[in-house]
Amino acid sequence: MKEAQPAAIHLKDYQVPPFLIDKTELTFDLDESVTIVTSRLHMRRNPASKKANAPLVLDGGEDVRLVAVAIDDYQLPPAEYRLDDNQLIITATPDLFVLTCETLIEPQNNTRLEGLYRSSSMFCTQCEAEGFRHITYYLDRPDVMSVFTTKIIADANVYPTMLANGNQVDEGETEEGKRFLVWHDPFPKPAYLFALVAGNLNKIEDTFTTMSGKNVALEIFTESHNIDKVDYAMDSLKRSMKWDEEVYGREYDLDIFMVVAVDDFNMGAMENKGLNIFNSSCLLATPETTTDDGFLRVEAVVAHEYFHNWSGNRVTCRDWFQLSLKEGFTVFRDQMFSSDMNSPTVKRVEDVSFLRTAQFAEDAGPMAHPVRPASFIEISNFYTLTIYEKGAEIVRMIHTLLGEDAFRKGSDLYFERHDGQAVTCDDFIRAMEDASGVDLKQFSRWYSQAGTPVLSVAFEYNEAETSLTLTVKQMTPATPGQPTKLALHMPIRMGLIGKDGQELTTQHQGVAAKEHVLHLNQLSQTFEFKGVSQAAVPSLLRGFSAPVKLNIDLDAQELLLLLSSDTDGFNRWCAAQQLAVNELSVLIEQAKNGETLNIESHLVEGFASILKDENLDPAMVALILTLPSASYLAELADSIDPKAIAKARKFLKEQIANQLKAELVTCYERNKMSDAYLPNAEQMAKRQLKNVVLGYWSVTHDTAVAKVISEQCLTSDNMTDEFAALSIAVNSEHSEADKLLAGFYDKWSNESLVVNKWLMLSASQEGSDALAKIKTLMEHPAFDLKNPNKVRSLLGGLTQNVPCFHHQDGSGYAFLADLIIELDKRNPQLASRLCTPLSRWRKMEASLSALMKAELERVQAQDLSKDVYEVISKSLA
Ligand code: B3K
Ligand code: ZN
Repeated sequence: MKEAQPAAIHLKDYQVPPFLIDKTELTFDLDESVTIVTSRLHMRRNPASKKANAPLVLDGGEDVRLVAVAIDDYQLPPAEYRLDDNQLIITATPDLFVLTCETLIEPQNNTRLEGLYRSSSMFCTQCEAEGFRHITYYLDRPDVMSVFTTKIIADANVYPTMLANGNQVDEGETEEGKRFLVWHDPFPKPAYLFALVAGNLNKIEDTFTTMSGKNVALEIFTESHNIDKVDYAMDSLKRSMKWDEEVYGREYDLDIFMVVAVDDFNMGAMENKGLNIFNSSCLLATPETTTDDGFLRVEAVVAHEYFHNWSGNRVTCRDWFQLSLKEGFTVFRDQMFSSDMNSPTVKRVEDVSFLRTAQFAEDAGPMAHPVRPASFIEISNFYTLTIYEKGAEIVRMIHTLLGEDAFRKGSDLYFERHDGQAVTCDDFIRAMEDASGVDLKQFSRWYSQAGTPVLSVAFEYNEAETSLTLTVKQMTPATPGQPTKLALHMPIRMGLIGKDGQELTTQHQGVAAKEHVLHLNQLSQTFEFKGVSQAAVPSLLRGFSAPVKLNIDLDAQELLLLLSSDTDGFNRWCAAQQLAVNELSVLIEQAKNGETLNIESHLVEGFASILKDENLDPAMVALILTLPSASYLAELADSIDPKAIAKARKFLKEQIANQLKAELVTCYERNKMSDAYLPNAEQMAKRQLKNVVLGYWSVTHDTAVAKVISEQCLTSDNMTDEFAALSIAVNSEHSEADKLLAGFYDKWSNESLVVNKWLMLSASQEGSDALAKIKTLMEHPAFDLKNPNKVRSLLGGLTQNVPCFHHQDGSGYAFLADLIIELDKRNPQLASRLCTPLSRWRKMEASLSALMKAELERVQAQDLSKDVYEVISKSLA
């Protein structure tokens, strides 16, 4: 451990910056050994700052070497400035001046992948949140917005493509015979939105005419071998631009919009002004190499980054505690876009599954934090599911509470009022309140209170009075630093399904309707419904109208009624999941106690009628047939026994499959397609259903299925079907699994993104020698510790591999801990993310819990980055 432990910074300590930077002029002389960065910062004291004599303190990483610093062309001698830990401090400055800094950096040695670094043969940047300080000294905080001009100088033969934010305004040759290009971005922005790319890249071009008739050039860049894989991204971009005009009235503002794919990237993509940079896994897509999920991801991420141009760039965050201001809102925007482009119910189910599995687990773990955190040690650790996904749920609830029209008025007001500013979550709420007249005071507690609320619901039907009462209690469990919780305001969208399967029209607060939106805002509240003509089952939280856990005591018959008759597709899925969770919980207990597994499954009955109904949307059928994931079951458990969960899931799947074999086979045949691959909702639904039923079929005793799996794997013309069959082969006891896996690698060894899928699947393959195989995989030419996608693929496979990762000798955990320690030295952001599975040690059953804790303690004893230090110390606190 380091001597001095990293300190936390607090939202309550926020102060406006003592200086502002009106203009930023940067020159990059790019070189393979040393890159020279010269900055001219047009600065002035901030009139809003109370610190009239504050020294100028600029941020700069330990990897930035200062050569010279001048104020208004006066070179400062060393006595007139100070270099402290990561800061350049100048005590005496005029009120208005130009600061010039010459600094040296070595992008080729930058393994952190933040700041300016090399990915394959190109230079690229990643500056959010605090990467710019690894490029040069600056006021690296989002409330310092500046107009940037960027000059790039490089060898034209090696780097014919040189890009930065904004519009290109100049180009030429230097005296040394190098080429230079100048880019100017007229929109003031914080340094985290700065971007630069230089390389030998190909591009595809298109145009978009905005609603006011402006022509925008669209360009997507990749290395030449990938240029055939970006048409879908371009198509997604154009659809995003149109959607943002139609739904939010937002028009693009520069003359050009550029997107670049890079291979080595810590996350999905980055919304740099006019120059988005993408992890190639979120941009490249072809039917042969990309699954349906991959296509949907490209569409969603392209949209997300584009939407940031308004929600993030034109209006940005005052400080990093407000991160969800841009991320929560933008995730909500991209979710609604994807919903409009595809199937709304499928989209909602997928988003909610993800939230309930991963964000709820975060809320229940040591890193639980509010959507607007009160403090952090390392901001990179706060790009979390809480900030993104729960943040999006908050915006969605505002949308539900205000209604479509008032919400749009609110967003218009927000963009108009705050254009060009760096603002807070409170400013967003205020715009929504001012435009709608709705009081969101209590609602805004969602931003400051961490944890997942639990709703406990009881209902009673009074036949004589044809009325029904619903009593809802809310309780939010304690989270680190927040022992007590207040009542939250949330919308509960609901209806009542009569025992005959009809949705009832009922009266609530004088309004007769089939669907009501209840406002829950007390710890315990009763809601009355009149005119309830028969006994009914409540269908609550339709479309998951609030991000909460719902406890309502419904028996199997009541859940089957909702599954077959609810008018809300989302809640039909929920009912099937709940039924499965109930049955799996019984089986998990049996497995934990070493009993023989045994259950009379009601799911079989529900699934049988779903499978027979040819009128149902295949996507809905596929979702309903999909059993709750092991991670969701783990999230629900008080003491996680991964082996018991796996055993219970396998048992229930086999029960269902063997009892419904004939229906499954018919369904498989019915959903086969001979049409050319299209990434549209209709085809995706059929492929998804076909592959879900193949998964069931694979665990029956039917000898015919092995051949069907091999054939689908070997003859499909698209990656969705090919990879689904391969995964089924690897996860069932298919006799040719190894052969298929090896063949898959041979076929795709030149396609890096497909090879990542192979790495993941190979690492997930169970067997007594699994860990040894994973270690061998790390020596494979296809693996590269420098590439975050490859590391995540391999470890994703490992953590799914229950017998290997959770081995009782602790070898799986030790392997992960070793890797965290090694990676922390080169890429702290990546290393920190890998700590998540171990950080949940308190929820594991006793023997595994102790093993995980021991590994965390071993990591804690090392000299750690701030990133890993924060996660480990909070996990062990
Ligand atoms: N804003 C970026 C995330 C940056 C993460 C920095 N560690 C991508 C996005 O959310 O759009
Ligand atoms: Zn984002």
